[in-house]
Amino acid sequence: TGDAAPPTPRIFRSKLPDIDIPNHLSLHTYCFEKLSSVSDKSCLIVGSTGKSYSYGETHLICRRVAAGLHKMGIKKGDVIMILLQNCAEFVFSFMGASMIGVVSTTANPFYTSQEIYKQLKSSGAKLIITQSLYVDKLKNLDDDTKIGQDLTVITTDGPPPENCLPFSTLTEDETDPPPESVDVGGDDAAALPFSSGTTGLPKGVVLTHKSLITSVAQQVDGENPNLYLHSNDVVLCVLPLFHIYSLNSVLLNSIRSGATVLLMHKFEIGALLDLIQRHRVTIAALVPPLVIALAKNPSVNSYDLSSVRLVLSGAAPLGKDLQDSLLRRLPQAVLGQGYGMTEAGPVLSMSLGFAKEPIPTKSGSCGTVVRNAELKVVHLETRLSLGYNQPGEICIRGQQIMKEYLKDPEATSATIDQEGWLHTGDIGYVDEDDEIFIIDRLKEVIKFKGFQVPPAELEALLINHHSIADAAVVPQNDEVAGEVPVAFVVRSNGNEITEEDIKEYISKQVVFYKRLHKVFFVPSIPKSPSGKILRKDLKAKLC
Ligand code: 4UW
Repeated sequence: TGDAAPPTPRIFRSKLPDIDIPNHLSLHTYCFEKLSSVSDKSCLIVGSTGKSYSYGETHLICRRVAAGLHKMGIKKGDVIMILLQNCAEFVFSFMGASMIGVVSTTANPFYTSQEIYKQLKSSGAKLIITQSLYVDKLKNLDDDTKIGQDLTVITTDGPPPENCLPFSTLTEDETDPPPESVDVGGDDAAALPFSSGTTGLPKGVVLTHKSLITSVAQQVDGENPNLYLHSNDVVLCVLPLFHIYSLNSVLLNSIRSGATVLLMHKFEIGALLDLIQRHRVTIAALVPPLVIALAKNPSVNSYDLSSVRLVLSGAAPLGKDLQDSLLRRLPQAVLGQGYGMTEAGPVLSMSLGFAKEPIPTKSGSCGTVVRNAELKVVHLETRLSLGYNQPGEICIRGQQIMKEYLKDPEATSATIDQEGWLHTGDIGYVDEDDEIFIIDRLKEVIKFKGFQVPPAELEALLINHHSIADAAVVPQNDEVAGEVPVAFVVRSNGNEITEEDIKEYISKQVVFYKRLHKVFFVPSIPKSPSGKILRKDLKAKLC
């Protein structure tokens, strides 16, 4: 009759049973739930100074920051920007904000003024917590944003620059606990990282208390946690906390588990190895370029890294060869991957090799979908869900995914469909052991060492140049960074603009990892009839 019922979707689930997740709580209550049993234990260690904060101290300072923000008139639903390298104040600010229902938008302190400004405007943040070193970038953002008047700037180090306030302004009041009356949790936003998602410019990703609690619980809760962390673990926090990987899977997971977080403000191989040895690090959360460093750097052999029991990699593909060569260096460790996406809350899958009762996973796999979630793989054209070993677009559903893109219903509905499935823009398959393999990316984003480079952002800058008529930016494979951005440019009539001119023009406006590595001049940019850049055609030219 032609009315046959549509095929039942093939839905993949974790091998671990679902658990009860207390996602009605507020994020800070959930994370610090076991505070009384770990109160004297070390929560944070600042790698560069060795200074340590117990769980009791950390919780108290977070409460003071909450009270301090409240006193400054910052209220539930307001947004603050955390523009910091990894440091204890990052943690105090994020958790303190959560305590009064204030939302943290996290940004890369290496951003240019222009990049910071865009996120500031888009997020609506009125207060920035940063280091003195970065304050110059906040001057003259625009005529309406004057430090000390329209924008409160708090600095975490030394005497504050002109019109800025010291971090102690937030913490000095010892008598004033945060207003307990603030009712926070559930659908209230907690974090607002920015991501370009499957297309276009960076957008604010609204992660609620419910989504973050769900994501953390999916990883570290239950009798047999997918990622088993305990209070004797020391977790390396070298990946930047402004990115969701580190914020969620390093910081929040560790606090929930009562583990110690070892903060490193930047990556430097010697310091990293020294800190692993000195503090007997047990868990290393890495991205593939850091896996390369640990697998290949000759100095690794001079250190005792025998304490490391788990090595987690994610944010970009990790080759099998690399995985194997790191394992030869750390034979005692379990090495596996997680697969995350900011919008997905962020974790979609995690190696079951990290579970309390581990199930070994294959080299190259991104693990199995987390518990309390559903994953499907859909055919790129028919959109029908596929079975084992058939590649298609990966989709995820569960309470951990973002609520929405901030003030962007159109982009939200293009990403989360009416049945609640979030479309990742990643192409992969699930094998017969339920392990997920990512093989390609449908979406535009370029990943430089795991950092997002949104082509649309660079294309907008390029097209703004009077000597450029049209432009497209695509990824080129790179051994160290994974991918680097390269541009195809159409010069406007009669212009002689050079590759160097263009590279310099872009590098002045963007953070280092968005810089163009090559520029190819072309007579036109290939586009579909609807005007979409045919990125595949351009990528094919690079091979
Ligand atoms: N293999 C291949 C992977 C992988 C990958 C991500 O910047 P975003 O939005 O977000 C992230 C988050 C990563 C992450 C978070 C928490 C966690 O536990 C973990 O595992 C250790 C990883 O990267 O970029 C999202 C995009 O990055 C790619 C993929 O394209 C995804 O949509 N990606 N992980 N293991 N590619």
